[in-house]
Amino acid sequence: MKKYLALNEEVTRAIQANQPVVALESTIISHGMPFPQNMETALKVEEIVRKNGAVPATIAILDGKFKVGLSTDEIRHLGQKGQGVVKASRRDIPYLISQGIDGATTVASTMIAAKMAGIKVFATGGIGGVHRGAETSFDVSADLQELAKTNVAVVCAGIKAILDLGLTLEYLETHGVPVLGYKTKELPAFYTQKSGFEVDYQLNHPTEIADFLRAKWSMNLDGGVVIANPIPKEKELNYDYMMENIELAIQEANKLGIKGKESTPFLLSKVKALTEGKSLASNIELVYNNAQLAAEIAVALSKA
Ligand code: PSU
Ligand code: MN
Repeated sequence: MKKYLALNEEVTRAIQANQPVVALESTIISHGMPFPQNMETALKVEEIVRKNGAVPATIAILDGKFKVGLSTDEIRHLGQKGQGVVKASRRDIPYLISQGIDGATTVASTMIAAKMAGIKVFATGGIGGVHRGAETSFDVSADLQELAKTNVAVVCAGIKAILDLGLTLEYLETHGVPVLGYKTKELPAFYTQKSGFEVDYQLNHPTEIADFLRAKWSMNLDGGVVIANPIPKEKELNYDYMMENIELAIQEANKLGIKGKESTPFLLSKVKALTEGKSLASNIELVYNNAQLAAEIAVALSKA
């Protein structure tokens, strides 16, 4: 595996000593946000993880390997290249690694690398899911398949609001992926605390979540867990306002024939433009909030 996986020194030491580590994805840097906010956010997220007692491990495909724990220069490189970096999900990994092409990892591929490295907790913004209109487009994020089989807990602000939340929950249920709400019974919708959907179970403390993860994986109930952490009340956007703008962005994407892996980055940047940057500001805040909870869960999990 060494040939394909490179952990930095700090992450190696932490994992060997059973110290808490939090995995972080890089598609959110290259494709999820514009430069320089993407780089600044990624660095601040690492700082928040540290402040809360865990070691951050931002993950990407660089120099023909999964790199676990990036340097500031590597994060800047991904931020500056932006959509010029390949968005790498499960199917893209062997091509990029064997050809030595750089890739930014999605939720799915970050889970894969985290599992290889021995990291159990991962923080991101929002997971991919079933797109609206998937009954004809078949656009279902590979994130969901990964959650079905890979033992990593994903802390997020729910399912990205541009998706069909109801269908995504059905998919997760079918595949046995638990959706937990942190201090909430309602599934958050990324930019908002409200969604109109319920989570499976509400848990109110990182230690309870750690117990949940131990129980699941000790019994070999393989697969991930979605830990939905609502955006802080003072940072959330208005639900109806967001739904209107998302609807406009989706209409635009359909008109332009945007599909496949371009769909999510297009919609996120269109929504940002339509909301005059408000969606980006709340996206950044919710990621910070998730980094903190992920670190707290990693700390709880590292205590026997
Ligand atoms: N969450 C964000 N911004 C993002 C993403 C998630 O706040 O850019 C990325 C993640 O990497 C996720 C991907 O895995 O979008 C989903 O893309 P797709 O729908 O093409 O699978
Ligand atoms: Mn897709």
